[in-house]
Amino acid sequence: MRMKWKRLFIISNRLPVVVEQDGENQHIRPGAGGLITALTPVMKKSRGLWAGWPGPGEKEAIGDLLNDFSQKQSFDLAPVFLAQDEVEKYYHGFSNEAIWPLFHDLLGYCKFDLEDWNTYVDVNRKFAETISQHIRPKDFLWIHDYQLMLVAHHLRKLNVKRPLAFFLHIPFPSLDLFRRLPWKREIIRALMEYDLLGFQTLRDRRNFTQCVKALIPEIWVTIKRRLSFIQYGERTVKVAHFPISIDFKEFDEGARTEEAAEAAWYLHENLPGRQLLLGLDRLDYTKGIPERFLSFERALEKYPDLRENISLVQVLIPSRADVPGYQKLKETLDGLVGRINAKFSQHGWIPIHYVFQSLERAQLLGHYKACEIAFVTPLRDGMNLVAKEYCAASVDNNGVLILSEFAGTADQLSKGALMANPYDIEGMADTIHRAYHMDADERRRRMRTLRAEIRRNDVYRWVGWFLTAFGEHDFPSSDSPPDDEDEHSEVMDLGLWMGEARRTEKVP
Ligand code: GDG
Repeated sequence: MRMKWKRLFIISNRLPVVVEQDGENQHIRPGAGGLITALTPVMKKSRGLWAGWPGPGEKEAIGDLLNDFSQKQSFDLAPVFLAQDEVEKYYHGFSNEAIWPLFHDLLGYCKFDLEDWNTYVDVNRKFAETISQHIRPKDFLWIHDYQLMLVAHHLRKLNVKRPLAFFLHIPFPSLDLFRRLPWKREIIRALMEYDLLGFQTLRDRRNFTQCVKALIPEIWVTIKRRLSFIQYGERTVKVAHFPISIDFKEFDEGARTEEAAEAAWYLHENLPGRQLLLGLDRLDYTKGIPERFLSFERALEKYPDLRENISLVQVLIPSRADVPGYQKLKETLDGLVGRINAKFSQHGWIPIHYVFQSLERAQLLGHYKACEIAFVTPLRDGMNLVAKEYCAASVDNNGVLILSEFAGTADQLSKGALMANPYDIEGMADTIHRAYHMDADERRRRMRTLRAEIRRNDVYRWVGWFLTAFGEHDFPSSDSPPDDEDEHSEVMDLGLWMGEARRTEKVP
């Protein structure tokens, strides 16, 4: 029998909710972010299910809040409760002190610890157990990100035979780096238990394929159009790249509201008579923030015409405060800001405005709208949504984007952005000077190119690509139960529904 809809079952480290403490009471609200926005409509449409860790707190109280939320939102939540020790070793330890730095090419930050690895294995098993309790025959299972690379492996051990999809939000490293990981073979083999593996860029996809070739000699790879098919025994694993995006319309419309205009006006009113250069990042050593400060300092030294005429507004969102490398980074940044401001400040002008807190939505849009230049310079980044959001909010076409060539976004935005190498302090200083002097025509031309690209390839299209690619998968029949015969066409329906008007589009 052919069903029109399947249920979308998403699995990620965190549930898409925020539990807030208000005195004695706890509240629950939807989390923010492009992934949640993009998936919510299809989750509602298919009465989907989302599994993940709800964050710290009392099991019973949180369970009640999640039930209330599910009823209101028209999709269900399956919490995976974790003990403090598990969070410490699986999340802070293995995920954020081994995989995160290694996959961002920063070997020097890596800590490879056997206990952390063992807990990572256990927690991935715990996720698989929760999933297996909720799974229904017609589910489309989509697992997200580097914290959950082993989930497919554990699901297979639990005899789950359904096709499984995985998307990696961060980069995948080169073979030379990946080889350093003591558990490289376990991870590569576990990833090969998925049926569709999605990466952000072609480079990530190629790195992955090279690692598989080197570590599992018995595989072979064929490439058809823009997809790689890895043959591994009886199984075929499809590998593709799908650059994630944002809800362009939401940022574009948000930037045109009264609140955003007011927030932008307020920012410029307080910092009058100069151009504003925006840095906005989670506190993270991958984002290249010290290098950014150093290049700004160099620009002020080298180009006196910039002094008193430009300020760097750096918003830093507190993140992973429990990981030692992050505390050290914060101290380094505090020191740099103090030094640069002491060196150049004049009466009525401070070079760097440094804010260590997250912004309300209207404030965020106000910052995007008010700042004449965005300075997005990660040392390495899976994609970088801030770059895309800045352009979507630049409704007057007058912003300039300075973008690191090591952000995943560079593949799509290099035509309109000024490209920068974050390791080249001198070069970045020159780029700041060039952006400052860019005339209105060039700004408009470049920003139009950027906006057109992001408008066309928004997050809805990303979800559509992924689901469609999954639907087109030629799953080996030995693995599929007989009642799943027509499932490809059903998943296709889900994929095409996401990209309604874009039926003819192909995977990038
Ligand atoms: C990972 C990968 C990949 C930031 N400050 C505020 C705020 N934000 C929002 C931004 C943006 C998001 O946080 C940051 O996204 P990024 O993509 O820049 O970076 P990661 O957090 O590292 O995300 C990355 C991404 O996953 C998606 O696949 O692109 O490479 O590392 O959406 O708007 N939002 C609000 N206030 C803030 O102060 N409201």
